[in-house]
Amino acid sequence: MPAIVILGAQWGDEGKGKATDQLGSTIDYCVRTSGGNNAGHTIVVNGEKFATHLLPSGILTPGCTPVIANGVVVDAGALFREVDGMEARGVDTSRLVVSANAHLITSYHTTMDKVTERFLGKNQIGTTGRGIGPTYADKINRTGIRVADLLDEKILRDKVEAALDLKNQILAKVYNRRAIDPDQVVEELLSYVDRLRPMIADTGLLLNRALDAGETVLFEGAQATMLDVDHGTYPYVTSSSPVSGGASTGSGVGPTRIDRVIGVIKAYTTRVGAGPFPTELFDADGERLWEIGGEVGVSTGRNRRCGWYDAVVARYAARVNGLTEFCLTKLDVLGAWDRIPVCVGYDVDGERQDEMPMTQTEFHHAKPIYEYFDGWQTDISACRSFEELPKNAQLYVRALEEMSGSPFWAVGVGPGREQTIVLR
Ligand code: 2SA
Ligand code: GDP
Ligand code: MG
Repeated sequence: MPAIVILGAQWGDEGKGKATDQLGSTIDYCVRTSGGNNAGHTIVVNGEKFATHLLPSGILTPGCTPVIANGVVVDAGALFREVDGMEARGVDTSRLVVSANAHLITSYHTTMDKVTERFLGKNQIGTTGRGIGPTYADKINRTGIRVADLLDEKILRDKVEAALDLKNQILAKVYNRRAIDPDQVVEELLSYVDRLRPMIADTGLLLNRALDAGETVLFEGAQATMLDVDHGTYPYVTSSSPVSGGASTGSGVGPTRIDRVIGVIKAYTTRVGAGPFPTELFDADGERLWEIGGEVGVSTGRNRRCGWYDAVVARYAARVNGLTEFCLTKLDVLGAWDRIPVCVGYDVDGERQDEMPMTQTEFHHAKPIYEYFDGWQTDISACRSFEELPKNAQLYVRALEEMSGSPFWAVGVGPGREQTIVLR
């Protein structure tokens, strides 16, 4: 299978990093195609925990080339801090490649992100504050700074000045803040050039040639389907395209070259930041999911909101992404319940809906309709085959598979590399 997409099927933190790592040595290139250092992916190798933010998870796989492709937004300072952190732990980062067309997050983008959130008050999105939205906004506005611009100081200076012209007026007139000095921004960006230069490449060409040569390319998703700027719970979304189509636009590899699209999905649901979440729990069950699941953000340390599995979201993710399969994660977390609710449809203002409602207004009104499954009330983290799982856990997995719109490829029973049951 030469080209595979792994993406989030819910609101993020489904365990994409672990699923990526799972494919491990079979992967030649591991590619990030959207988002930036707002992502946080956890991989546990021989009991040692690693977190990746901007770096593709494949950085941990010897022989795999990690690629930051054109669709990603790059905070160069954060990138080098992450690279240094990995090197200090003995991880070889020398193969890292960065697209010349990726956009740069600058200090004014992170400033704008934080200032805008504060300004929104109770309408806050709950962003990670990493400058993601403002950087994508500049990209679409055609006032962004690309990695390639670092290679020509005059062009860089012109572009930073042009971008800051309007922003400084907004900062002064709307937010009553001091202007940002373009010289300071240029100076900071130039300080990264020498280190970044050897990593810069035409990553679209590189990846297409790799596929021509029969090598395996994995597109590692960040964030998730329900956070997609088009298909998610707009405006409570990130500013990129974490769906499968984003892997193509974000890399320059056409959709016809992609063979597998794997949606990673938790056996329950979590969400960080604001926005609608029909199965969210505000009771002791929610607290228990949070505690047993260890549901804390990998990048910002924020607590994740927790709720039951939502099959409407799963079916929607299967459809929007054209999933070939799901990877179900964190089944082990549900071992404490005697009865497990699963949302099979919504009650929207008195009407049953089995598919994602057309409008966000309806989605905000959606009340989950639950079916209940018997729990297994035992620790399954040592199970290594489907047959070893307790009968009720098997029934739960098969029921979810039936209602979710795509076959299940694997089931996670713990955070470790070896704690995955491959079903097919
Ligand atoms: P942003 O910063 O503009 O992308 O925020 C917009 C929304 O997207 C959500 N978002 C995320 N949701 C879950 N996980 C994310 N990454 C980190 C992790 C989160 C963390 O993997 O743990 O550490 O807090 C992530 N990144 C963005 C965000 O909460 C907003 O709702
Ligand atoms: P990502 O952003 O999708 O890569 O996910 P995160 O790393 O942010 O969050 C997933 C968390 O669940 C991490 O702490 C993983 O180590 C952990 N994890 C992944 N799969 C499993 C699993 O099957 N069981 C348990 N208990 N933890 C898991
Ligand atoms: Mg995460």
